[in-house]
Amino acid sequence: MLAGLVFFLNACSNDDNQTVETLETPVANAPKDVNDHGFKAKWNYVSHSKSYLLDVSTAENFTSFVPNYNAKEITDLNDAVTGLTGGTQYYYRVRAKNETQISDYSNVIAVVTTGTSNIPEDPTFLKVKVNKLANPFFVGMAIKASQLTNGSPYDVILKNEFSSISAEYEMKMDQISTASGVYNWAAADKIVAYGNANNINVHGHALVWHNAVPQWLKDFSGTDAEFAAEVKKYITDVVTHYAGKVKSWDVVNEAVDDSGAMRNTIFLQRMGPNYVKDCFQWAREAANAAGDTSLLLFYNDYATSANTAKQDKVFSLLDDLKAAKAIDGVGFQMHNTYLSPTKAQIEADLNKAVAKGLKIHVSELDIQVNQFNDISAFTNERRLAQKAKYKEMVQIYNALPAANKYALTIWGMRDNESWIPFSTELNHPGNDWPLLYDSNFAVKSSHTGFLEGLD
Ligand code: 9MR
Repeated sequence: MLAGLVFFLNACSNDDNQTVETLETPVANAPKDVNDHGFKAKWNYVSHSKSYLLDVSTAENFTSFVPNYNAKEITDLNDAVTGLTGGTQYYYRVRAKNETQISDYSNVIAVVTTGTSNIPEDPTFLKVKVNKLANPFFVGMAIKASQLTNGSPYDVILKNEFSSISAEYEMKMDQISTASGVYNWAAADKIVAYGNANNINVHGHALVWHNAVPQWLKDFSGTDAEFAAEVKKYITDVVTHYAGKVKSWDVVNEAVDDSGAMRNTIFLQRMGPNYVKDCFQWAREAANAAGDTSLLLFYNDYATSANTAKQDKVFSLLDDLKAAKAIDGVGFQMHNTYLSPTKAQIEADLNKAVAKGLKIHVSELDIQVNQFNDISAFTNERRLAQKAKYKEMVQIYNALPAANKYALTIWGMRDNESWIPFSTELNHPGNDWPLLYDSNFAVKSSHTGFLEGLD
């Protein structure tokens, strides 16, 4: 009986030795001791493994390796990776090894070293690189009339880097229209003249927007038909004033709300659901009457990529406008964050416009890095994440068919002047760094990301 039991136990252990176990895939963990020149990579123990093979790369898909970190063999559950560059994005992964057996790759851990890389940002001018493409597009910047003084840093950067401008607010109805038929053209004229004099495209933003209704029109006591006549008169006068000088207009801005319904604006209330089409037709008639038969008319809206209800409604509006031959293009504002929308969401959104044969304007691009107000200074992680997101947006835009490209416009020059930091409208209580230049007009990594997106 005892002998039998011993035999049984022996048989079991012999059996164990002969079985070829597949090595489990190790789990890589967050690094420790991140500093300017390295970090400690960590991972979990895998049964039966005798060592681990560590890869470290600056490329997320490991197309290249940090020297000596291409399957570096390690018998411990961590390794101090050294000799790295500061302020740089690295990735690591491990495999478990037992003699000739090697497991699958672990998950990939991303880590950014502290400090600065001291590698200067690419100084190439945006429009210079874009204009060398087989199918270039306008590189746009939102500006204010006060920035356009000859020799100002804005002026120098605009002339070097940008081929299009949009007025950040001075070509809106509440700025131009002071009373029925009374116009203040000063700032808008300055902006348009600047573009025309410097061979910079001028995009008109925006004829009709619920957030820029002048007080006199809000208070207008006439009938609905008289209200519509005021809107028609405004559109006609402004389009006529800038005929031949402004290449394109956002005719209606943000007519759809975030639930996917028509936004309940004064225009919808006073003019009914056909108001969008009416505005486009009035703009077209005015341009044609003024001899400008090539004016491009855009519908412009925000946050359609990640909100399918809104996206569907915008595209049904675009269908109506297209059927009426009233529209040329669509503006996707793209007030994005370093996390959202995803590449796939943006591509799907833009490709719907391609399928409809519309020109595409990425019209107000900025990329927030502090939407949760969880950082008090711009970190390397966010800087590099933002760079990657700018690069991604430019890659997506540049990959569009030539016929659908128009302009990719950045919504402001310096971080500290962006509308985003401390915006109550946006419910953004903290600071942010959403643009291509810092407060000293120095190019950021986001600017290098833009350039890399063109490769
Ligand atoms: O960034 C613009 C800000 O400077 C203006 O005060 C504001 C009101 O005119 O408009 C901001 O730009 C908006 C754009 O015209 C339409 N999409 C949303 C933008 C941010 O609010």
